[in-house]
Amino acid sequence: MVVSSPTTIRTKKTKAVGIPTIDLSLNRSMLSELLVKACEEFGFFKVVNHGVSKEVIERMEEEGAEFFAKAAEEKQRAGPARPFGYGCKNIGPNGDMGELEYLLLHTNTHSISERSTSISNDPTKFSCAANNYVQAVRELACEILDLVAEGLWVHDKCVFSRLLRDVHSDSVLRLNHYPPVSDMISDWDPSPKLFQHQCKNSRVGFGEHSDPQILTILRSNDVGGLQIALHDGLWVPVPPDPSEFCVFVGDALQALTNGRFESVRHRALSNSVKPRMSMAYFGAPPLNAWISPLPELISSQKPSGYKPFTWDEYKKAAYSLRLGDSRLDLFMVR
Ligand code: GA4
Repeated sequence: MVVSSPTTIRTKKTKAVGIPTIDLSLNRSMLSELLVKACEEFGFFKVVNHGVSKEVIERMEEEGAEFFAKAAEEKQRAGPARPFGYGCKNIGPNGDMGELEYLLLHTNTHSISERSTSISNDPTKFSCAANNYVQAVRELACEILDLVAEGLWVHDKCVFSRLLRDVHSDSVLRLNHYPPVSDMISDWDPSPKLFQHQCKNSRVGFGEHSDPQILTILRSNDVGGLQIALHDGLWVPVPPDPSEFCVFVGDALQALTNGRFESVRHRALSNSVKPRMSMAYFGAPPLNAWISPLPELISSQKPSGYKPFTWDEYKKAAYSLRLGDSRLDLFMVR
Protein backbone atom coordinates (compact mmCIF):
# COMPACT_ATOMS: atom_id res chain seq x y z
CA MET A 1 0.00 0.00 0.00
CA VAL A 2 1.73 3.15 -1.12
CA VAL A 3 -0.92 5.83 -0.83
CA SER A 4 -0.47 6.70 2.82
CA SER A 5 -3.68 6.65 4.85
CA PRO A 6 -6.26 8.02 2.40
CA THR A 7 -8.72 10.28 4.17
CA THR A 8 -12.06 8.49 4.11
CA ILE A 9 -14.95 10.89 3.91
CA ARG A 10 -18.67 10.33 3.84
CA THR A 11 -20.44 12.89 1.73
CA LYS A 12 -24.08 13.76 2.35
CA LYS A 13 -25.04 11.13 -0.20
CA THR A 14 -22.98 8.66 1.86
CA LYS A 15 -20.36 8.07 -0.74
CA ALA A 16 -17.06 7.07 0.89
CA VAL A 17 -14.16 8.68 -0.92
CA GLY A 18 -10.44 8.32 -0.30
CA ILE A 19 -8.67 11.52 -1.22
CA PRO A 20 -5.12 10.45 -2.10
CA THR A 21 -2.44 11.62 0.32
CA ILE A 22 0.93 11.09 -1.29
CA ASP A 23 4.15 10.78 0.65
CA LEU A 24 6.80 12.60 -1.38
CA SER A 25 9.62 10.72 0.38
CA LEU A 26 8.74 7.52 -1.49
CA ASN A 27 10.88 6.35 -4.41
CA ARG A 28 10.56 8.12 -7.77
CA SER A 29 8.99 5.43 -9.88
CA MET A 30 6.32 4.68 -7.27
CA LEU A 31 5.68 8.39 -6.82
CA SER A 32 5.27 9.16 -10.50
CA GLU A 33 2.74 6.36 -10.83
CA LEU A 34 0.78 7.51 -7.77
CA LEU A 35 0.77 11.13 -8.85
CA VAL A 36 -0.51 10.30 -12.34
CA LYS A 37 -3.22 8.08 -10.87
CA ALA A 38 -4.35 10.85 -8.48
CA CYS A 39 -4.36 13.43 -11.29
CA GLU A 40 -6.44 11.08 -13.46
CA GLU A 41 -8.93 10.06 -10.78
CA PHE A 42 -9.42 13.31 -8.87
CA GLY A 43 -7.37 16.11 -10.45
CA PHE A 44 -6.50 16.66 -6.79
CA PHE A 45 -4.36 15.17 -4.01
CA LYS A 46 -2.57 16.06 -0.80
CA VAL A 47 1.17 15.79 -0.23
CA VAL A 48 3.10 15.05 2.96
CA ASN A 49 6.87 15.08 3.49
CA HIS A 50 6.90 17.84 0.90
CA GLY A 51 10.17 19.45 1.96
CA VAL A 52 8.82 23.00 2.38
CA SER A 53 10.21 24.27 5.66
CA LYS A 54 7.83 25.02 8.50
CA GLU A 55 9.56 28.33 9.07
CA VAL A 56 8.97 29.52 5.50
CA ILE A 57 5.28 28.60 5.79
CA GLU A 58 4.84 30.20 9.20
CA ARG A 59 6.51 33.46 8.18
CA MET A 60 4.15 33.82 5.22
CA GLU A 61 1.18 32.95 7.37
CA GLU A 62 2.20 35.54 9.95
CA GLU A 63 2.50 38.23 7.28
CA GLY A 64 -0.96 37.32 5.99
CA ALA A 65 -2.49 37.33 9.46
CA GLU A 66 -0.87 40.67 10.27
CA PHE A 67 -2.27 42.21 7.10
CA PHE A 68 -5.82 40.90 7.50
CA ALA A 69 -5.87 42.06 11.14
CA LYS A 70 -5.48 45.69 10.01
CA ALA A 71 -8.33 48.18 9.93
CA ALA A 72 -10.46 48.11 6.76
CA GLU A 73 -9.27 51.56 5.57
CA GLU A 74 -5.66 50.48 5.88
CA LYS A 75 -6.23 47.32 3.90
CA GLN A 76 -7.99 49.29 1.16
CA ARG A 77 -4.68 51.06 0.56
CA ALA A 78 -3.48 47.81 -1.05
CA GLY A 79 -6.55 47.59 -3.30
CA PRO A 80 -8.64 47.32 -5.32
CA ALA A 81 -7.60 43.98 -6.81
CA ARG A 82 -7.73 44.66 -10.56
CA PRO A 83 -6.55 41.99 -10.69
CA PHE A 84 -3.67 42.37 -8.18
CA GLY A 85 -3.79 43.82 -4.68
CA TYR A 86 -6.35 43.67 -1.88
CA GLY A 87 -9.88 42.54 -2.60
CA CYS A 88 -12.90 42.17 -0.37
CA LYS A 89 -15.90 40.08 -1.43
CA ASN A 90 -15.57 40.88 -5.13
CA ILE A 91 -13.92 38.11 -7.14
CA GLY A 92 -12.80 38.95 -10.66
CA PRO A 93 -14.33 41.67 -12.83
CA ASN A 94 -17.75 40.15 -13.63
CA GLY A 95 -19.80 40.34 -10.47
CA ASP A 96 -18.74 37.17 -8.64
CA MET A 97 -18.75 37.52 -4.89
CA GLY A 98 -17.74 35.52 -1.86
CA GLU A 99 -17.46 35.79 1.90
CA LEU A 100 -13.77 36.51 1.93
CA GLU A 101 -11.04 39.08 1.65
CA TYR A 102 -7.78 38.42 -0.12
CA LEU A 103 -4.42 39.57 -1.36
CA LEU A 104 -3.54 38.66 -4.93
CA LEU A 105 0.08 39.08 -6.01
CA HIS A 106 2.01 38.41 -9.17
CA THR A 107 4.96 36.24 -8.12
CA ASN A 108 7.82 38.06 -9.78
CA THR A 109 10.18 39.58 -7.24
CA HIS A 110 9.75 43.07 -8.61
CA SER A 111 5.94 43.09 -8.33
CA ILE A 112 6.08 41.62 -4.83
CA SER A 113 8.43 44.31 -3.57
CA GLU A 114 6.43 47.06 -5.30
CA ARG A 115 3.14 45.87 -3.74
CA SER A 116 4.61 45.25 -0.32
CA THR A 117 4.85 48.98 0.44
CA SER A 118 1.05 49.25 0.57
CA ILE A 119 0.64 45.90 2.34
CA SER A 120 3.05 46.08 5.26
CA ASN A 121 4.65 48.58 7.62
CA ASP A 122 7.81 46.56 7.09
CA PRO A 123 7.79 46.00 3.31
CA THR A 124 11.20 44.28 3.26
CA LYS A 125 10.03 41.72 5.79
CA PHE A 126 6.86 41.09 3.79
CA SER A 127 8.73 40.78 0.45
CA CYS A 128 11.24 38.40 2.00
CA ALA A 129 8.54 36.15 3.43
CA ALA A 130 6.57 36.17 0.18
CA ASN A 131 9.61 35.57 -2.06
CA ASN A 132 10.85 32.71 0.10
CA TYR A 133 7.41 31.15 0.18
CA VAL A 134 6.94 31.46 -3.58
CA GLN A 135 10.37 29.99 -4.23
CA ALA A 136 9.66 27.00 -1.97
CA VAL A 137 6.20 26.20 -3.32
CA ARG A 138 7.34 26.73 -6.92
CA GLU A 139 10.07 24.16 -6.26
CA LEU A 140 7.46 21.77 -4.88
CA ALA A 141 5.18 22.32 -7.90
CA CYS A 142 8.09 21.76 -10.31
CA GLU A 143 9.15 18.56 -8.54
CA ILE A 144 5.58 17.23 -8.77
CA LEU A 145 5.32 18.22 -12.44
CA ASP A 146 8.62 16.48 -13.31
CA LEU A 147 7.39 13.31 -11.60
CA VAL A 148 4.08 13.57 -13.44
CA ALA A 149 5.92 13.94 -16.77
CA GLU A 150 7.90 10.80 -15.92
CA GLY A 151 4.72 8.92 -15.06
CA LEU A 152 3.17 9.96 -18.36
CA TRP A 153 6.28 8.70 -20.21
CA VAL A 154 6.70 12.12 -21.78
CA HIS A 155 10.04 12.50 -23.58
CA ASP A 156 10.94 15.92 -22.14
CA LYS A 157 10.67 15.54 -18.35
CA CYS A 158 10.80 19.30 -17.76
CA VAL A 159 8.11 20.14 -20.29
CA PHE A 160 5.70 21.40 -17.58
CA SER A 161 8.09 22.68 -14.92
CA ARG A 162 10.02 24.79 -17.45
CA LEU A 163 6.93 26.96 -17.85
CA LEU A 164 6.80 27.71 -14.10
CA ARG A 165 10.55 28.27 -13.84
CA ASP A 166 10.60 30.74 -16.75
CA VAL A 167 11.52 34.25 -15.57
CA HIS A 168 8.41 35.49 -17.36
CA SER A 169 6.13 32.93 -15.72
CA ASP A 170 2.74 34.48 -14.96
CA SER A 171 2.33 32.62 -11.65
CA VAL A 172 0.24 34.17 -8.89
CA LEU A 173 0.15 34.05 -5.09
CA ARG A 174 -3.17 34.41 -3.31
CA LEU A 175 -3.79 34.80 0.41
CA ASN A 176 -7.44 34.23 1.31
CA HIS A 177 -9.01 35.17 4.61
CA TYR A 178 -12.50 33.84 5.33
CA PRO A 179 -13.94 35.53 8.42
CA PRO A 180 -16.46 33.43 10.37
CA VAL A 181 -19.92 33.85 8.88
CA SER A 182 -22.98 33.22 10.98
CA ASP A 183 -26.58 33.33 9.74
CA MET A 184 -26.84 36.76 11.36
CA ILE A 185 -24.28 38.36 9.15
CA SER A 186 -25.72 41.81 8.72
CA ASP A 187 -22.83 43.17 10.78
CA TRP A 188 -20.26 42.01 8.20
CA ASP A 189 -21.53 44.45 5.57
CA PRO A 190 -24.82 46.25 5.93
CA SER A 191 -25.22 47.59 2.35
CA PRO A 192 -28.58 46.31 0.96
CA LYS A 193 -27.07 44.69 -2.15
CA LEU A 194 -24.47 42.79 -0.19
CA PHE A 195 -26.94 41.91 2.56
CA GLN A 196 -29.23 40.24 0.01
CA HIS A 197 -26.30 38.36 -1.42
CA GLN A 198 -25.16 37.26 2.01
CA CYS A 199 -28.59 35.97 2.97
CA LYS A 200 -28.84 33.89 -0.17
CA ASN A 201 -25.25 32.72 -0.25
CA SER A 202 -24.17 33.11 3.32
CA ARG A 203 -22.05 30.01 3.22
CA VAL A 204 -20.15 30.48 -0.01
CA GLY A 205 -16.66 31.68 0.78
CA PHE A 206 -15.28 31.20 -2.73
CA GLY A 207 -17.64 29.83 -5.38
CA GLU A 208 -17.23 26.72 -7.51
CA HIS A 209 -14.56 26.97 -10.19
CA SER A 210 -11.49 25.32 -11.66
CA ASP A 211 -8.11 27.05 -11.63
CA PRO A 212 -7.01 28.25 -15.07
CA GLN A 213 -3.27 27.62 -14.52
CA ILE A 214 -1.13 24.46 -14.69
CA LEU A 215 -0.91 23.45 -11.03
CA THR A 216 -2.08 24.99 -7.76
CA ILE A 217 -0.37 24.38 -4.43
CA LEU A 218 -2.59 25.36 -1.50
CA ARG A 219 -2.03 25.32 2.23
CA SER A 220 -4.58 26.34 4.87
CA ASN A 221 -4.71 26.77 8.61
CA ASP A 222 -6.60 24.17 10.61
CA VAL A 223 -10.04 25.47 9.60
CA GLY A 224 -12.05 23.47 7.06
CA GLY A 225 -14.15 24.75 4.17
CA LEU A 226 -12.47 23.44 1.03
CA GLN A 227 -14.49 21.00 -1.05
CA ILE A 228 -13.68 19.29 -4.31
CA ALA A 229 -16.13 17.99 -6.90
CA LEU A 230 -15.86 14.40 -8.08
CA HIS A 231 -16.39 13.58 -11.74
CA ASP A 232 -20.01 12.68 -10.95
CA GLY A 233 -20.57 16.13 -9.42
CA LEU A 234 -20.62 15.05 -5.76
CA TRP A 235 -18.90 17.44 -3.35
CA VAL A 236 -16.27 16.06 -1.00
CA PRO A 237 -15.01 18.10 1.98
CA VAL A 238 -11.24 18.18 2.30
CA PRO A 239 -10.18 17.98 5.97
CA PRO A 240 -7.73 20.78 6.78
CA ASP A 241 -4.18 19.94 7.82
CA PRO A 242 -1.66 22.80 8.08
CA SER A 243 1.26 20.41 7.65
CA GLU A 244 0.09 19.24 4.21
CA PHE A 245 -0.29 20.90 0.84
CA CYS A 246 -3.28 20.39 -1.43
CA VAL A 247 -2.46 20.11 -5.13
CA PHE A 248 -4.97 20.94 -7.88
CA VAL A 249 -4.76 20.16 -11.60
CA GLY A 250 -5.52 23.37 -13.53
CA ASP A 251 -7.12 23.92 -16.94
CA ALA A 252 -3.77 24.42 -18.72
CA LEU A 253 -2.56 21.00 -17.52
CA GLN A 254 -5.81 19.47 -18.73
CA ALA A 255 -5.13 20.85 -22.23
CA LEU A 256 -1.42 19.88 -22.15
CA THR A 257 -2.36 16.29 -21.24
CA ASN A 258 -5.07 16.20 -23.92
CA GLY A 259 -7.73 15.72 -21.27
CA ARG A 260 -6.06 12.73 -19.62
CA PHE A 261 -6.09 14.86 -16.48
CA GLU A 262 -9.12 17.04 -15.76
CA SER A 263 -8.90 20.26 -13.80
CA VAL A 264 -10.75 19.81 -10.52
CA ARG A 265 -13.73 21.98 -9.67
CA HIS A 266 -13.59 23.18 -6.10
CA ARG A 267 -15.07 25.75 -3.73
CA ALA A 268 -14.63 27.03 -0.20
CA LEU A 269 -17.52 27.27 2.22
CA SER A 270 -17.50 29.72 5.12
CA ASN A 271 -17.17 28.53 8.64
CA SER A 272 -19.33 29.92 11.41
CA VAL A 273 -16.77 29.76 14.21
CA LYS A 274 -13.13 30.29 13.25
CA PRO A 275 -11.45 32.32 10.53
CA ARG A 276 -9.93 30.27 7.71
CA MET A 277 -6.78 31.42 6.00
CA SER A 278 -5.39 29.77 2.90
CA MET A 279 -2.35 30.52 0.76
CA ALA A 280 -2.41 29.39 -2.86
CA TYR A 281 0.35 29.42 -5.44
CA PHE A 282 -0.99 29.18 -9.00
CA GLY A 283 1.81 27.92 -11.25
CA ALA A 284 1.36 29.43 -14.71
CA PRO A 285 3.24 29.70 -18.03
CA PRO A 286 4.59 32.97 -19.45
CA LEU A 287 1.94 34.99 -21.30
CA ASN A 288 3.40 34.19 -24.74
CA ALA A 289 3.71 30.41 -24.13
CA TRP A 290 1.66 28.15 -26.39
CA ILE A 291 -0.50 25.54 -24.71
CA SER A 292 -1.49 22.49 -26.75
CA PRO A 293 -1.67 18.74 -26.09
CA LEU A 294 1.74 17.06 -25.93
CA PRO A 295 2.46 14.87 -28.99
CA GLU A 296 2.96 11.81 -26.73
CA LEU A 297 -0.62 12.16 -25.54
CA ILE A 298 -2.15 12.35 -29.01
CA SER A 299 -2.97 9.19 -30.95
CA SER A 300 -5.43 8.03 -33.59
CA GLN A 301 -7.64 6.73 -30.77
CA LYS A 302 -7.25 9.98 -28.85
CA PRO A 303 -6.82 12.84 -31.34
CA SER A 304 -6.01 16.32 -30.08
CA GLY A 305 -9.05 17.65 -28.23
CA TYR A 306 -7.86 21.24 -27.83
CA LYS A 307 -6.98 24.05 -30.25
CA PRO A 308 -3.57 25.59 -29.45
CA PHE A 309 -3.80 28.81 -27.45
CA THR A 310 -1.38 31.16 -25.74
CA TRP A 311 -1.62 31.63 -21.98
CA ASP A 312 -2.40 35.29 -22.68
CA GLU A 313 -5.42 34.29 -24.80
CA TYR A 314 -6.59 31.89 -22.15
CA LYS A 315 -6.32 34.46 -19.38
CA LYS A 316 -8.27 36.99 -21.42
CA ALA A 317 -11.00 34.39 -21.92
CA ALA A 318 -10.99 33.59 -18.19
CA TYR A 319 -11.36 37.23 -17.19
CA SER A 320 -14.18 37.77 -19.71
CA LEU A 321 -16.25 34.97 -18.12
CA ARG A 322 -17.76 34.25 -14.72
CA LEU A 323 -15.88 32.38 -12.00
CA GLY A 324 -17.83 29.12 -12.42
CA ASP A 325 -17.80 29.03 -16.25
CA SER A 326 -16.02 26.23 -18.10
CA ARG A 327 -13.55 28.30 -20.09
CA LEU A 328 -11.75 25.37 -21.68
CA ASP A 329 -14.89 24.69 -23.73
CA LEU A 330 -13.93 27.70 -25.87
CA PHE A 331 -10.74 25.92 -26.95
CA MET A 332 -12.07 22.42 -27.49
CA VAL A 333 -12.02 20.75 -30.90
CA ARG A 334 -15.57 19.75 -31.79
C1 GA4 B 1 -9.53 31.40 -10.03
C2 GA4 B 1 -8.13 30.96 -9.57
C3 GA4 B 1 -7.31 32.12 -8.97
O1 GA4 B 1 -7.79 32.43 -7.66
C4 GA4 B 1 -7.37 33.38 -9.88
C5 GA4 B 1 -8.83 33.79 -9.94
C6 GA4 B 1 -9.14 35.08 -10.72
C7 GA4 B 1 -9.27 36.29 -9.79
O2 GA4 B 1 -9.74 36.16 -8.68
O3 GA4 B 1 -8.92 37.37 -10.25
C8 GA4 B 1 -10.43 34.76 -11.53
C9 GA4 B 1 -10.68 33.24 -11.36
C10 GA4 B 1 -9.37 32.71 -10.83
C11 GA4 B 1 -11.11 32.53 -12.66
C12 GA4 B 1 -11.96 33.36 -13.63
C13 GA4 B 1 -11.71 34.87 -13.52
C14 GA4 B 1 -10.30 35.10 -13.01
C15 GA4 B 1 -11.67 35.55 -11.17
C16 GA4 B 1 -12.52 35.38 -12.38
C17 GA4 B 1 -13.82 35.58 -12.40
C18 GA4 B 1 -6.40 34.45 -9.39
C19 GA4 B 1 -7.16 33.00 -11.30
O4 GA4 B 1 -6.15 33.01 -11.93
O5 GA4 B 1 -8.37 32.61 -11.88
